[in-house]
Amino acid sequence: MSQRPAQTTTKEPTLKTAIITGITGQDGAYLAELLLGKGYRVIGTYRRSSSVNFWRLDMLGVRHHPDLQLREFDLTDLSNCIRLLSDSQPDEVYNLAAQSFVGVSFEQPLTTADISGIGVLNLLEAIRIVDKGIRFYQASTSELYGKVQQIPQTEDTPFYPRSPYAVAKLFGHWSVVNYRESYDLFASSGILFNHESPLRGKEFVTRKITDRVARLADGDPAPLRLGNMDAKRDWGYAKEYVDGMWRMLQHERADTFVLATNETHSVRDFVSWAFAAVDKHIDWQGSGDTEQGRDSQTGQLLVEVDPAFYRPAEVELLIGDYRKAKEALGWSPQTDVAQLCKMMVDSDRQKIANGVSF
Ligand code: NDP
Ligand code: GDR
Repeated sequence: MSQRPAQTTTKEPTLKTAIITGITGQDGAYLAELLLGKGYRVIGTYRRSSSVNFWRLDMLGVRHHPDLQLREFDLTDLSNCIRLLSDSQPDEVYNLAAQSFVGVSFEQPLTTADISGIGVLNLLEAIRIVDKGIRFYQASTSELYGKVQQIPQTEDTPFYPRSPYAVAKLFGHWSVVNYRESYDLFASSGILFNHESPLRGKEFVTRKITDRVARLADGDPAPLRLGNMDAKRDWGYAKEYVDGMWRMLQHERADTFVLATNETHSVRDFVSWAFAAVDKHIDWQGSGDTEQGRDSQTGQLLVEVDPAFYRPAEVELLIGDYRKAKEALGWSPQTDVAQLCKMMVDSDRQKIANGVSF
C-alpha cells in the first residue's frame, strides 16, 4: 500500500482516510457522520449540478466539519476515478453513488447501467491501477433477488433481477466478487435490504407516505396516491445500516453480507402506521386499481391507487436473513419499523413547522 499523508486536526487524531461516493444521498450523509465521529478524514463526492444538494449534511451538522472535504466527481468517468484515488490516497472507499430509484431505471436504463453498473467497474479498475491495498465497499441491494426464489433471502439465494436498476447492480456485485477472486482486492459487497430515515428521498415510498401524511395533518387535503400497496419490504433504519458497512471493511477478510431485519410488511401496513402517528385510522375499501383508504371517523379520502405508479415488473416480497452479519460482524438491527415510521412522520411535521421543503 502507498504511504498515507500525515493528518493533523484540532480534535481527535485522524486514524484513516475514507472516500464516500454519493455523500449527498441518505446513506452517504449518515456514513460521513459515523466516520467523522470515529476520527476519519472523509472525502465525500458530489456531482456538479445547478443546485447544491447538501441538505442532509446540514441536517446532521457535519457539512463544515474540519475533517470533511467535499469534492466534485462523476463515477462514469474512469479518469476521474483514478484521479480521485491517487489524489486522496484513501484507506477505504465506500461506493454509495448510484442512480438508485428503481422506478426511474425503467425510463433511463442506459444511464442507470452506466452509473450503477459500469461505475462500479470504474472504481475497481482505479483501485487496481492506483493502490491494490485500498479496502472497497460496494452498495449492493436486495433488489438482486427480484422474483421470489426462496425466503428468507440469504447470501446464497439465487438472484433474479426485475428492473434495469437491479440488472446494473447485479453487474456491480459480480464485478466485486470477480475482482476479489482475480486480483485479491479487499472488495466487499453489502446486500442491503431497504433502509429508511428522515433523510430518505421523497421519491421512495416510505418518505412519500410520511411527507404526505404530515401535510394532510397540516390541513393540505390532497390524498396520498400510490401504486402497488401489496408489495412487501424488509425495512430497517439507515443509520444502523451504515454501521454495518463500516464493520464489513474492518473485518479480517472481504466477503458478501446481507443486512436486513428479518421482518416483512406491506406498503399498506406502512401507510396505516403513518396515519396512526397523526391519530388517523383508515377504513380500506375496494381492491386493485379502485382501492381507497378513508378516514374511519370523517370519511375523508386519504389514500387512493394510481396505476401510473405501477412498475413494468415488480419485486413482490423481500425478507432478509442477516445471521451471517450478526455472527461475523456483531451487527444486528435495533429499530422497529413502526417506530421508524413514526420517527419519519414526526420529522416531516417538524420540517413543515420550520417551513423547509426537503
Ligand atoms: P441516494 O439516491 O439517496 O443517493 C445516491 C447518491 O449517488 C447521491 O449522492 C447521488 O448524487 C450519487 N450519484 C448518482 N449518480 C452519480 C454519478 N454519476 N457520479 C457520482 N455520484 C452519483 O441513495 P441511498 O443513499 O439511499 O443509497 C446509497 C446506495 O445504496 C445506492 O447505491 C443505492 O443503490 C444502494 N442501496 C440503497 C438501499 C436503500 O434502501 N437506501 C438499499 C440497498 C442498496 P446526486 O445528489 O448528485 O444525485
Ligand atoms: P424499492 O423502493 O423499489 O424497494 O428500492 P421504493 O420505496 O421506491 O418502492 C418500494 C415498493 O413500494 C411500491 N410502491 C411505490 N414506490 C414508490 N417509489 N412510489 C409509489 O408511489 C409507490 N407505490 C407503491 C413499489 O412498487 C415497491 O414495490 C429501494 C431503493 O432504495 C433501491 O435503491 C434499493 O436498492 C432498494 O430499496 C433495496
